[in-house]
Amino acid sequence: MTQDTRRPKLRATSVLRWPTTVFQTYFSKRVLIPWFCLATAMGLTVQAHANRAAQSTPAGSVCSPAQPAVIWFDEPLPTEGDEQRNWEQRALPIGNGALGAVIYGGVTTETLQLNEKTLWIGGPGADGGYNHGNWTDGRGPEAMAEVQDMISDSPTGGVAPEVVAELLGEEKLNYGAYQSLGELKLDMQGIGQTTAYRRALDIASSLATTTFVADGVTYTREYFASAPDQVVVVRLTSSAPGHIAFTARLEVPDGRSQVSNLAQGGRITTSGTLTNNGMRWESQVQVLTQGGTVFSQDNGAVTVQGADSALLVLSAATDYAMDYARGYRSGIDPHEPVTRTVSRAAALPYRRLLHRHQQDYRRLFDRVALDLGAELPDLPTDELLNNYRNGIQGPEARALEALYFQYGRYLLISSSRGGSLPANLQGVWSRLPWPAWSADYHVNINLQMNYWPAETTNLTETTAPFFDFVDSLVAPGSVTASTMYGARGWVIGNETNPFGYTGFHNWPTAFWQPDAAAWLAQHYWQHYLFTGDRAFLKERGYPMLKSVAQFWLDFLIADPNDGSLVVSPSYSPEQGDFTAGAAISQQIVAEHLQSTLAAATLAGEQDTDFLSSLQQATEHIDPGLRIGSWGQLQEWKVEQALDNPSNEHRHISHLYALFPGSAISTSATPALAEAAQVTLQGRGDGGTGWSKAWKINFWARLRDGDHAHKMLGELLSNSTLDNLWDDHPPFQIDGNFGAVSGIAEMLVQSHAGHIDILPALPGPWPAGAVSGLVARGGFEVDIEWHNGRVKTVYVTAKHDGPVHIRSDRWAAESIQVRAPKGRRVLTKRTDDLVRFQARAGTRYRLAPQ
Ligand code: FUC
Repeated sequence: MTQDTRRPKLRATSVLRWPTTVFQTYFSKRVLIPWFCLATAMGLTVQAHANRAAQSTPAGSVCSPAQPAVIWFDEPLPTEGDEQRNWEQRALPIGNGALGAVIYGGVTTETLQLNEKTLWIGGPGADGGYNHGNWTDGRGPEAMAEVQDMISDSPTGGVAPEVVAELLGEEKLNYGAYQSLGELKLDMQGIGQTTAYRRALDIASSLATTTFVADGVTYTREYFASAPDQVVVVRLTSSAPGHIAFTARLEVPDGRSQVSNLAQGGRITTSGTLTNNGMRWESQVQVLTQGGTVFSQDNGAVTVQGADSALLVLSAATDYAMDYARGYRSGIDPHEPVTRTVSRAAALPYRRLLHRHQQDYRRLFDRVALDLGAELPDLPTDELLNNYRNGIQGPEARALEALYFQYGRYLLISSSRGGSLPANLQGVWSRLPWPAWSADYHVNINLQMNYWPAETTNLTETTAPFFDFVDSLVAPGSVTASTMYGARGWVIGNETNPFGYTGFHNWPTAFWQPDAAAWLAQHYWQHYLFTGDRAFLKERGYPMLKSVAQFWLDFLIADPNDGSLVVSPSYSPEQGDFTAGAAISQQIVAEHLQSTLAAATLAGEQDTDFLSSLQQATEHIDPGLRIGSWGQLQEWKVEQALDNPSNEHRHISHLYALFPGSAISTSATPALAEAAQVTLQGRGDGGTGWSKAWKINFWARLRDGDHAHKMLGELLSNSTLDNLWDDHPPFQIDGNFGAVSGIAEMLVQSHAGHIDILPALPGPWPAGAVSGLVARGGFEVDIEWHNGRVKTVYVTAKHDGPVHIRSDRWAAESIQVRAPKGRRVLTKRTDDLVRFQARAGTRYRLAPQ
């Protein structure tokens, strides 16, 4: 890492002053407001985002983002045997958020399996009707009250899930499922026996390639999905002229109506509706060549002969709209927008398209670099992973771990960009008519986990579709709240689809999660804490927090046993009975009320009635933090028989307060942290992919780097597919994202009121470097370490404000802080904290003297 402390190109645009009254309100409310809120509120908003990685890690440094980062196979995606398993094991995915494609790399028949993120069956227009999961049989809030009474009258304090599902649940009606758009097939001509085959995805440059040699000619195919141009691009070249010959066609799956497939002027236009719900969809592929001839055929195919190279530019869209009021349809025929998009992109030369794509991608990806001290060997990824599974440690294992981290960031950038839906259970990549769990938006952990790494790993822009989506749930969720719960605000169940499914179905152990809305709303608060974006907080964050808080102000009840406010019915995902006050519900809602109170002050809330109810509820809510009979963190308020040490279920929801929440920390609540550890030990190191990923984060928060690393090893060895996709099974992307978050938490934490450097560094990572991680308060952090000790830390402040920073891996008294040009910065030390005042846009260097 560099010694350079040049000022990054950050531009301050407005100064927000903190009125004294706000200070007073903050501290008089007994609300836990971390110090970084103060920094943020007093600081500057910063418009331009410096490319931090590029600035902090010049060429030749140990932490260069230009490290090779390639996932590759020495064969095409197999088409024999279990097609679905082959697909999920061997896919090389590209995507731009809205569009996704999986590259097969077939030599004689190339296939790109395609997705458009909004293409869903179900919802309004579906045969048989749609009810958003709301009751339509006359039941109302009294049904909810009946269950609350049953729970309070129950001698055990619990009511079986089956009984509750019978009273509150109902059959799913046209919930729907995510659909594949189809397959672009290129039937190649004139390619004989091949050698030197390689199908690769370079995640540093976001470019997939297939290369091979046939009859002395080298064939190269390149593929990428561009966000700025909203297209998937394929280019075919060969080392000798005139060798590119193929027929391109688009195959669409069953379940389509009014399908039209036309080829004209080298453009294949395929359109129709989904039979199930009438959703209109269209895709267009423009085929362009250098040299040779192009024939548009009557059957909708395009044939190329004798070309030197060919370029295919594809886009697709539907008439879906993320809008309850408009019945989730835009009313716009996708033909016009798709035509425009493809024509615009096809008018650009290949190099320009590639440049625009890579510039856009690298602006995000290059912000973070991770070096665990090893170069990636040039081994096919399945071999690399197999070696890891077989316990081969050392440099190649470190390189794989670093690759896996960056791959998760690649997947997030590729599956979550503004203007479409958020990343679903499979990101944007899915090929079955009925993917597992519909490839939907589960909100009892999964959707939230998808976005855990977004702020910490400097990809805040990827949250745009998440916030758009959650905003869009307010309208249907308010109907559910009023008609089923008799409450203001909005609410959601256990999972949702793109059509505002905010009510219930009747699967006893997975239909109830009203606290999920509060969990989703926490992301708005956290976005503010990480970015300091006051406008966001005021315009979107606070209204969201308030709406959910209103729900809880109406729906929380007083526990007859101790008078505290509890959620009832309350359910710990897939465990035990419905009770009052399960730990997960209490922890989420308590944290939510606190955040809302803090945000209310920042947003200048004037409604004094609301403020005082919020204040009261914050003071009286049961926080859901109890130590149980075997030293564990109790899962239920009523300690049920199921809260036992041998339960190894994947859900560990009662540790929400440890991660992603922050009510439990080793520094502020050591006894609870110990109880959380007992719980974790009880649940064991097994589970599905996402469960293992969550455990990385838990152990990191417990500052046990070796155990966090062990969980990363479990995830990679036993729950990771050959292409490094997370395996639930089946493929489910949340584990990829959860692990990225976990690795970031091992290196930097900022939830406990200070920046913690290398809080959970594992033994196998004695030396390394990371740059561009983000800490709450708007700080970017670069670290270089050797022999398990901090060598240098750089902190770049986006706002004026205090920096409180610590590490177990330095001697605090020896740390010297320098601003640019080597200027010494005045520091204060309290215990092991180093404190100094940072100025927006300045990069500080911290190192032992
Ligand atoms: C929850 C989990 C499952 C899976 C599904 C999508 O119900 O229990 O493991 O992640 O969501």
